[in-house]
Amino acid sequence: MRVIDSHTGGMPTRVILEGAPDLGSGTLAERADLLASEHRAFYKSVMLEPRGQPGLVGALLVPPVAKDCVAGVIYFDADAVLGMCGHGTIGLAVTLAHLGRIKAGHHKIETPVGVVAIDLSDDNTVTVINVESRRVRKDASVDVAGLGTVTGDVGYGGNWFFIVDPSPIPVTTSNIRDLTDAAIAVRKAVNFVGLGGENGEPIDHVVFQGPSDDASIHSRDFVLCPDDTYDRSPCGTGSSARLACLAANGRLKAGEEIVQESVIGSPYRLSYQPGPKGGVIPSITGQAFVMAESTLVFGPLDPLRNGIEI
Ligand code: PYC
Repeated sequence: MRVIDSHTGGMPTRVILEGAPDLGSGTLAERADLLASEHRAFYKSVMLEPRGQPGLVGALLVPPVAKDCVAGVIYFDADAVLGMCGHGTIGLAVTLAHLGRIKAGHHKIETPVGVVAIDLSDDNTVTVINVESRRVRKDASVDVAGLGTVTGDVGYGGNWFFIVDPSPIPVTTSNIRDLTDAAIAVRKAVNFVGLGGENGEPIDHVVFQGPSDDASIHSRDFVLCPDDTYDRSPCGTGSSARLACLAANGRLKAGEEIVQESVIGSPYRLSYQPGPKGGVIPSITGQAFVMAESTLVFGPLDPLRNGIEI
């Protein structure tokens, strides 16, 4: 299987060029459902150690349905197929440029949740114009084991987020273990009481917001991903949901730019324009770097060819 690995603010993306299962020629959403239901062993084998690493997101390149898109892509982590992935889209754009498949400028990419646009400014800097994002619930409270009552907003940014602002635990690298455990408990509690999307979609990511040490940076986030790893980048879809909440709560005007940093300090520049359905169209600018071009081998005698699942 031929792959290219990049990282976006420290968060890895593995673009799969060849060797993935054939998902047919349905819509991207149908192909994503097929990947989730029929090919769990495949995506685990590519994401989990020893071939993968914690936090890794896969980007499976597929032919797009929309003729004006340069690529179709289905994202997944070690646990779930994702609707969209912001850091993955920045990594994918830089990877396509590395392969010579796109040049600086404006391009479109099809995902299972819709077409997103990218602006490649140079070999490493990309702006993603995401799908329309929205706040779905404001100030929803839930009792969480070990934390007490936790209040947050439910937002959609291509995936489903429960956003807690301010974080119950300081958002610092020394607290990553505690933040992870707390976010897992919050996700379990909100899904137990059904605090998800309008049509019962479960929360797949939890965001804790805190202040940055740098006065020029708007905020710092910690984001828990479906596979219980944390996002090393500020999370593109999480930042999109957050922009929708900031807009709906009257805390950020259209066109105003802020910088948000991740728990490890990697930055995204963020802004939005009003969306046609009452939400926001997020703009996320970040940088990615190609790290490796590899061929993964899954030998039939390798007892760990499906990955280490603990
Ligand atoms: O950047 O949207 C994102 C993302 C989702 C999961 C990991 N990163």
